[in-house]
Order: sequence, then C-alpha cells, then structure tokens
Amino acid sequence: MARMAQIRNIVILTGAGISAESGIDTFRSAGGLWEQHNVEDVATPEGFARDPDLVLGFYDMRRAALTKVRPNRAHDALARLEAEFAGEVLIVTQNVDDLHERAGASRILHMHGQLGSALCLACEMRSPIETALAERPPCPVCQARSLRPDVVWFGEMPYQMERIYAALREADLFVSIGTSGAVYPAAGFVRDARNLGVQTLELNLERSEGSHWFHESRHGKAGELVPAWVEEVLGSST
Ligand code: BV8
Repeated sequence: MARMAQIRNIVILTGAGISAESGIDTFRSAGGLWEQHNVEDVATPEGFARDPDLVLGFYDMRRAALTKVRPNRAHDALARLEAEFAGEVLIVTQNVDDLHERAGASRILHMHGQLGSALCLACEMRSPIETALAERPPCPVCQARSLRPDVVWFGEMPYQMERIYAALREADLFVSIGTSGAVYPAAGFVRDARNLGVQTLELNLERSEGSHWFHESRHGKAGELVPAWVEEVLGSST
C-alpha cells in the first residue's frame, strides 16, 4: 500500500458486497437477486416494456426491504472516514440502497440510481417515491401516471460518468469494496485508475473478475476489512 501520508484524495467504489452483511441480497452469490429473477426481465428497458408490473413489483419489493435493514460496520466506517480524513473522500456506489446515506456519509454518487427515487417518463423529472410504483401513482410534477424506477438498467448509461472520471483523475487512491467486477463501466474504473498512476486497493470477500488489476487485494468480510482499513488510513494521516 502506498505510503498513507501521501494519500490526499480517495475515490471508493462500492458494490452489493458492502450491503450483504446488512441482509441485502447481492446479485451473483448463491440465491442472489439474479438467481431469483431473470436479469433480462427485471433490469432492462426491454423487460420493463414487456412486463411493467413485474419490474415495478421487483423494485417495490426491494424498496420495501430497505425499511427492515440497517447500515453495517463497513458503511459506518466509510462515513467515519469522510468525517475525519484530512483530505477528500468520494463514494461512487453501484448500489441503489440508501445505506451509505443512513450511515452518515454525504459525498455519494449513485451511478446506477436509487430505489427511493422515481423518474417520470412523461416529464423526465425525478421525485422521491412515497407509494409503490405498481399502484401507478401520478407524477408529483406533471400528474402523468408514468413513473419508472430511477435506476440504471443494462444498456442504459450510468449517471454522472463525467464527474466520476474527473474524480479518478484527481485521486491518489482508488478502493473497490464488495463488487464482483462483472459489470461495466464500473468494472473498468480500476484499469482507468491504474492507467492514471493511481494506487488501487480491493476489499472483497473473495477474488473478483478484476482482482488482477489491483496493486493490493484483501479478502474477507467488508464488516471487518473496511473498519480495519479506515483505522489504518486515519491512524497514519494524523
Ligand atoms: C452501459 C442497477 C452503455 C439496477 C445494475 C461486454 C463488455 C463490456 C460491457 C458490456 C458487454 N456486454 C454488455 C455490456 C454492458 C453492460 C455490462 O457490463 N454487462 C455485463 C454483464 C457484461 N453494462 C451496461 O449495460 C451498463 N451500461 O454499458 O451503457 C451505453 C453507452 C452509451 C449510451 C447508452 C448506454 C449499465 C449497467 C448497470 C446495470 N444496473 N444495477 C439494480 O440494482 O437492479 S447492475 C448491478 O450488478 C449492480 O448495480 C452492479 O453494478 C452490478 C454488479 O453487482 P455487484 O455490486 O458487483 O454485486 P455482485 O453480486 O455481482 O458481487 C458482489 C461481490 O461482493 C462479490 O464479489 C462477492 O464476493 C462480494 N461479497 C459478498 N458478500 C460480501 C462481499 N464482499 C465483502 N463482504 C461481504 N460480506
């Protein structure tokens, strides 16, 4: 690991693995979300066009599950890092849950959208979701009954990509936490970081599809690895 004292700007990518210990299913582990549902049916625009009720129900179910879970020690540790680190910390999350926010972090980019937000197909405005979308509530802005989940499906452009690449250009450390490195463009960030001369660290339960790109990979549960790593960073940055 690079000498911590030189680290002033950290970009952290998180995936479903950081929320696993909170009880939220990941996508690819046994019994995960994509095993219970066909990704083409519930996470593509084509699937939504084919069967909107199935897709709206899938996201309503995941949103309802959020009220029953809490941030875990890994989310808390990242919020502590943002609060106490002398330099810059940016969390780029692939997750559509709100556990980083509920742990107290604030500099968060949801590159794949958020379960709590609806996008209106008529006026393209976003609004917080108050009722299940399967009930076809009216858009609070234009009243049209044409709300979809404000999440990025396969084949759709992830959000805030320019801001993410700008952050990678400024970073001196890129840390990937709890992601399989299976989905692009997020899976390519480690390569972009290395090409920019950024130090790269992976904290994941097991080897991922991108492990070979990282200067250092640590394997274990996020609830243990992340607090220990944050302690290391804060301990050495004083
Ligand atoms: C786009 C939101 C272009 C919705 C999601 C061939 C090559 C390159 C790319 C492609 C290709 N063919 C198709 C593509 C494009 C495609 C893609 O990458 N496909 C893959 C399958 C090859 N990508 C896209 O379509 C993206 N868009 O490319 O747009 C474009 C260009 C111009 C104009 C328009 C468009 C959009 C992809 C976003 C899809 N949306 N989610 C929702 O949540 O329902 S994807 C979803 O899966 C996640 O958001 C995440 O991004 C992705 C991977 O999930 P992970 O978070 O990594 O979770 P996973 O279960 O996979 O892994 C969990 C990890 O945690 C594991 O490693 C496990 O070991 C670990 N773990 C488990 N427990 C713990 C743990 N770690 C620590 N502690 C624990 N306790």
